Amino acid sequence: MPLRTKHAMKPMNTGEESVLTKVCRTDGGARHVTLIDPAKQSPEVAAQRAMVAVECGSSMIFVGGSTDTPDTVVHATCVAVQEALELRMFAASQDPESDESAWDIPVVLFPGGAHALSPAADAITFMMLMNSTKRAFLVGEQVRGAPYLHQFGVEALPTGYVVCAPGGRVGEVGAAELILEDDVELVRAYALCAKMYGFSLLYLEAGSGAETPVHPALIREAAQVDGLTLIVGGGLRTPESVRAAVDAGARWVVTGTVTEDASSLDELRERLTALVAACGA
Ligand code: 1GP
Repeated sequence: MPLRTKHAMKPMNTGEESVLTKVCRTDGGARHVTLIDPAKQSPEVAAQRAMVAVECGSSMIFVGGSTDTPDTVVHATCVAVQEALELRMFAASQDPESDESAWDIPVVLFPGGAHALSPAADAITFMMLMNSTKRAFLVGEQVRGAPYLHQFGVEALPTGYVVCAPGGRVGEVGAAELILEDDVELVRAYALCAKMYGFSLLYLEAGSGAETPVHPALIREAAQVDGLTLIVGGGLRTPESVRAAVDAGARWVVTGTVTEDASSLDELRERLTALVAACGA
């Protein structure tokens, strides 16, 4: 597999921020992640969508989602997105009016398992599905994937992943004991547990395409636990729902379906502009 290229034009040095440092930054407002599921479009279309997302102010690209996508497809998508970012970054570097750093956007694996990895990614949400009842999602896939990630040099972002109602397909496949909207003590316990494990990120997930997003009461409770960067996703389609998640304490909001089902790049631009503005970034 080819090695990643995006940062090849910049000398790597010890002063360069890690992806984890960028992700856990506490200054500024909440930020937006665009999730690209490699199973849902060609790598070329994925790259076009990702470029629109960055133009609209999305600050990170997640690649992943479906549980059965082979790594060749995941890799082709990561490469296409990285190459597109590299081209934009190069173009910006030639234009005194443009800000090159606006294209320094992390491409991060959001894997359904150890089969969905790529050396072309900058980092991976290295997740424990904390409320799964299956060993595979607690530690099994992670043990399978760790040697590959080590070999690839893909940075791990230690992430506690907690699936909340309604949970969708990830709740079913991951055999999760869903957190219900009034389980505030339980979500607090998961957040404390994530912190005690040393995770940097806590991701509250309602499931892709969920009819209702994670309840703000759960986000608010988890946000009380300091030392974790809170990511919220699943079912966020409107600026109002994004605003509610941010007001409750989300530092990152993830949207995927709004990108997949946009009928054109123009429609995608319109949707993402509104959602990113609702983050207050
Ligand atoms: C799924 O949280 C993400 O893992 C995104 O969900 O597709 O509902 O935006 P949506």
